[in-house]
Amino acid sequence: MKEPKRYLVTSALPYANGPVHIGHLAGVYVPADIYCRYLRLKGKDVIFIGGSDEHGVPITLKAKKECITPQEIVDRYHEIIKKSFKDFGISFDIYSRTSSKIHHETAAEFFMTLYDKGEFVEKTSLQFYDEHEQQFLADRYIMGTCPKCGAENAYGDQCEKCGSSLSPEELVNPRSVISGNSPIKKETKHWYLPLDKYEDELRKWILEEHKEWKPNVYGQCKSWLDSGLFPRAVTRDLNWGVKVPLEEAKNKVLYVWFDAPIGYISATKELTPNWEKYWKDKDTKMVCFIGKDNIVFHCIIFPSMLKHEGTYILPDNIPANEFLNLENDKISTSRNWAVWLHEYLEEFPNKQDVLRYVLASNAPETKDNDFTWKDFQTKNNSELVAIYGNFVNRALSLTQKYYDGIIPQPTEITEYEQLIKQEIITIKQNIEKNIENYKFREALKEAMNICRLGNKYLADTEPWKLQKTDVARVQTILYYSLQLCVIAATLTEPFLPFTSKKLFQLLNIKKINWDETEKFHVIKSGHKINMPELLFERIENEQIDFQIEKLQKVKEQNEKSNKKVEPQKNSINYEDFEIQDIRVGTILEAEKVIKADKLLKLLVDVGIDKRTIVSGIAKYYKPEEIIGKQVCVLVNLAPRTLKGIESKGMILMTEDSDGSLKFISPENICSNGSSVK
Ligand code: B3M
Ligand code: ZN
Repeated sequence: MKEPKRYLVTSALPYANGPVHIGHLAGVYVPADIYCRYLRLKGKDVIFIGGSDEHGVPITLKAKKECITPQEIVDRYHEIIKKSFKDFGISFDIYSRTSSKIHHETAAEFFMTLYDKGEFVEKTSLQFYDEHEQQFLADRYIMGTCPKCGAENAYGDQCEKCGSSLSPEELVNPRSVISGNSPIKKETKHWYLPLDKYEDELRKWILEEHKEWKPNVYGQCKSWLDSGLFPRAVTRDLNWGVKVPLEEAKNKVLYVWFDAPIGYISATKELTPNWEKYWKDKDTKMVCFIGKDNIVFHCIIFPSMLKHEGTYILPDNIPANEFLNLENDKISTSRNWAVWLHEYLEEFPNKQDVLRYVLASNAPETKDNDFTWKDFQTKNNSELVAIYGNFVNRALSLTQKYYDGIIPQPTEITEYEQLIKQEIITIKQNIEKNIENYKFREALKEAMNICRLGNKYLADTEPWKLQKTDVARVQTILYYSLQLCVIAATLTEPFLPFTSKKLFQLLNIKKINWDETEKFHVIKSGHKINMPELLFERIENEQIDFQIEKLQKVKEQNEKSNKKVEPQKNSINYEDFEIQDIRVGTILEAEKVIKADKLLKLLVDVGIDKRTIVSGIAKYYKPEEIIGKQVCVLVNLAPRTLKGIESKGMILMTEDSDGSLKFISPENICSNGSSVK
């Protein structure tokens, strides 16, 4: 592509059903932010688009689980995500959301354009339907026995036990996650994007015109194309999402992966009235930053939508990263196996750049990589502190000490200074080449070479030993060292924006743009710098041990709850439930049962009478702590004799995933004998 007039940079819209974690940052947002900051420093016209992806079944399932609405779920997490990105320095020009009005309008309009052009294939098919709930069931709303490994709670699209991807038809004894009933099959119409029809043009666009794409992206697209593309439904029988703008499509919404990428467009519309310049002008370079699980949507589906809508440009590059693991295990939201960004910001105040540095230098650019807290500490202490911090602190402190913070006049320039200027030009070019090829790890290594060069310069020339014998030489060395500080502050800004800002403040100058560093002589002699401060501080073992212990607790919790949730028993009728007589009662007395370490003998006032009940809760409750507690009692259970004691009824308990028993008590005190309905 010839030199673009402007850049449109998008980053995957995180689902607003949880916070963001280091996997998201390493995979998508740190690389995208480095790229945009660099372009801005180069004086380019760039817009950086982000936002929350607020539709999709996982959000509706979470809402159901919490007995709140999907809107309440996305409102909660949209704010958490947006704030944590801002506090971490991810410099979006806009961070929008797909539940916005402008997005619903934009996505519906986009659908209608394709519809009116006759692009969609309409197909009626049999889908699972829950008669009790009067709704069709998306894959995630169907559970059953996995045909591959027999796991009880496989989802309609995937078995989490053996990892097989499934279709609802394959499940044994499928049941609705909502009502528990067995679903029926019912006819429903959906609209399909005919990817099979677009296969040849996609093959040409990707495999011939974009050989420069990252091998992991190019390879995945090639295997998708080689295995053949099929029509893909872009509508769903759901009520949370962008309504399908067709009379005949009541109670249907756009498939979340159809509407979400259009979120980039609606966010741009929200950002600027000139949005079409970025989305429809061929002199715009569009780059989409995503994780590898989004490749097919961004390289195959979204470009097909854009191309066949007819007025949009296509992405120039989609530099997807691979996955980041945490302490050698896959990061998992559901297992809480993650380092959450908002928690990091609380636990490591003012250390955004440490995490940015570690995630950029460790980025899974070509293969999955691993984040460990030990490595985080090492990178901070032996690289940021020992290389960057150390060089800058020596340059500033020596200037303060010998010249009261006034930058000295350089005198004779030796070969060393010539070499330094040459080196800086090479380093700058290497940073540019690597950033422009989305190789941010390499680019960061090059940027740190500025400080490696500075440390070597001071170590080789030892100005502290020359102060008495060769003042002129000291002046030159410190003058050049301070130029290196300005250049480091500028060329590391895309990676370490907080440090860069602090260093410019210490140097007491305004930030400069990227190419001004080529002048080398940026900061003038006679200029007074501010008092030196440390750019970085060491991270001690205690801080790391705390984080490792925190993860250890998560692991233990997961092991406990790995106990499978008991599958639902067979359906019963209301009459079956009615014959059980459950009442609220108050425990009046409690004592251990001799020679039975699990049993307590209770005297319970159930309103009807006061009766003895033997209960197997001794492992979880001390007798003295439950006197006066209100509990639920199955009073019409036939009496049983336990350890010679006649027990009349049963205290109802919940058994948690770790096997622990807990009372079921009314929310507020109510009269003994109250019926549980
Ligand atoms: N919401 C994020 C994911 O798959 C997905 C990206 C949408 S980008 C348009 O984790
Ligand atoms: Zn399975």
